[in-house]
Amino acid sequence: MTTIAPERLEKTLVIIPTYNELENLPLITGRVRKALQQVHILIVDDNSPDGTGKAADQLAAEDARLHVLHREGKGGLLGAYLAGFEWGLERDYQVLCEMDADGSHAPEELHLLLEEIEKGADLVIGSRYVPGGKTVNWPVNRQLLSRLGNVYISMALGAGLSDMTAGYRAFRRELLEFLDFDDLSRKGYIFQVDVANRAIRAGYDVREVPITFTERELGESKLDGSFVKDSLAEVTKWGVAHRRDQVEGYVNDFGAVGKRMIQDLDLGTKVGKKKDYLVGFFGEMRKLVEHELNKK
Ligand SMILES: Nc1nc2c(ncn2[C@@H]2O[C@H](COP(=O)(O)OP(=O)(O)OP(=O)(O)O)[C@@H](O)[C@H]2O)c(=O)[nH]1
Ligand SMILES: [Mg+2]
Repeated sequence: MTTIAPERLEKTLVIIPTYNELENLPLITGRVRKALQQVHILIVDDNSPDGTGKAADQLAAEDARLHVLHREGKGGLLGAYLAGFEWGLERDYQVLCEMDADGSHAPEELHLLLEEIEKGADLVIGSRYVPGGKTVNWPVNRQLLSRLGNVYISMALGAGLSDMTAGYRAFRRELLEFLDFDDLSRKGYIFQVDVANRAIRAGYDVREVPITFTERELGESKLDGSFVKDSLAEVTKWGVAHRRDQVEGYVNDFGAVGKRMIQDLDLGTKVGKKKDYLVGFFGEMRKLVEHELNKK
């Protein structure tokens, strides 16, 4: 249950990008509807070959608060969100949210994000890594990569957030109006970090609320492994640009933090065979940073 007034919820747009999410589409929209009846939903479909776009049109025919934006072809997650934001900003929506179609972002927790906006936040991030947040059904290597990636990002940028890569978000419209969409990083999924970092640097009120992130059960992931390296290289550049000396120091601590985290997470036994992978990760990070620091 939420304490947000129905007329405020009617000004809230939940943007759900889809690419081949035929099985997930009715599940996710049904859950949003059940959790928060008054919010509007925008499906942004990139001409999914499996017919998700058509199925979305059918849902829209029965639900006046469900809208569909069709794009020509697979244009990536950032492009889909930007198109969704533009669509929402052209209308009278006051709060615009990002939610994956695959069930990783629980609609039942959306009210937690929206309530924080009500309390004055400009951007609320559903975080896996603040106390109370968690991941369910994630393989250990994915957990490690995401956690270490976030520790690295937080050290490099000093933005004070625990989960800057998270994609479950609510934005007050003024923040989206401030952001220059053309200028955002297009490398991998790093635009999520870029957006949060820009918001913080510009003095906006950015908060995290704990969420439970559940790995997708149906359909296929569109994630491509190469994004990790590209993304972290980009973050390193931003960090070095702002705070060269700190980044140098922090990165030296990174290995120690990583070790401690593995203990905290009680992943010691599971990590056993993944040692090479971890060593590779730390090595990769160090190389990236050295490269950036030595550039000038
Ligand atoms: N419109 C559109 N949606 C996309 C595109 N790529 C991914 N999506 C959607 O964006 C959301 C997140 O994509 P996922 O494939 O789940 O990526 P992920 O959550 O980072 O990866 P997993 O953890 O493996 O699920 C899903 O709802 C996808 O259908 C795209 O190019 N266009
Ligand atoms: Mg997913």
